[in-house]
Amino acid sequence: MIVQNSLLDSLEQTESLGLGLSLLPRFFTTAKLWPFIQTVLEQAPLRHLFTPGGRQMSVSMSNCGEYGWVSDKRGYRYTKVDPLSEKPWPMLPTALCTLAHQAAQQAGFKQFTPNACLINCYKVGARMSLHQDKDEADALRSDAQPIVSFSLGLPAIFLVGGLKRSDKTQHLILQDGDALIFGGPARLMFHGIRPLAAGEDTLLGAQRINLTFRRAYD
Ligand code: MD3
Ligand code: FE
Repeated sequence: MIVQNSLLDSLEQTESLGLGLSLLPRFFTTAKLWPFIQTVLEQAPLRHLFTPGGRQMSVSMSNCGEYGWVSDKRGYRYTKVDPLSEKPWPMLPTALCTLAHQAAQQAGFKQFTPNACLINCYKVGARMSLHQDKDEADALRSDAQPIVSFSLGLPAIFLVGGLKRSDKTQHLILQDGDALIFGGPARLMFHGIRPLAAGEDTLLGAQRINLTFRRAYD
C-alpha cells in the first residue's frame, strides 16, 4: 500500500493511506470525550462477549446509539436493546456524533450520520484478530457508509491487509486522539489489533479505548 501525504490544512494533517483509508492524527482531545464515554459505560458496562464459536473475547465491549453490535453463540448482529439490561443502548452523545461526522467529512464522506457506536476496551495483552466488518446492512454495497474509528489511551499496532485473509498485512501505530476513516474499497479490508503493550496513559491508565462509529442500518 502506498502511504502518501495529502490534504493539508492549518489544523490537521490528513494522510491518505490508499483508496478510502484516511488517518487524521490527533484529531480530537481525549479529555473532552472521556467523560461522555464514562457516562455511557455507567449505563451499559463493558463486557467480554463470546464468539459464535464459544471463545470469550479479550477485548471488552459496549455500545451507544440506536444500534449496538453484539456477539454470542447465535452469531454477530446489531440490536436495539442491550442484552444485559434489556433496555435500549444509551444515546450516542451529540458531541461524539458531531466529531465522527466531521472526521468523515475531512476524509471526503459528506453524508455520514452514525446510528451505532461500538466501544472496545483493550487491557494489556488484549487483541483483535484479523477480520472484516460485514455486519452492517450496506457493507457489501459499493456505496456503503464509511466506518470512523477514534483511538484513546495507550497506543496500539493496527494491522491492515487486503480483501483476502491471506493478503500481506501492513501495520500502523494508532495513538491517543487519532481518527481513522475506512470507506470505499478499504471498507472490506481485513484488519486487526496486536496484543496491547504495557504502558500507562495519563488519563486512561493501562488501557486503550476504541470507538467505531457506524451506520448499522439505513
Ligand atoms: C477497517 N476495531 O471494532 S479500529 C472493530 O481498534 C475493529 O478496536 C479495531 O476492528 C480497534 O471492528 C480497529 C479501525 C477500523 C475500524 C473499522 C474498520 C478499521 C476498519 C472497518 C473496515 C476496515
Ligand atoms: Fe473491525
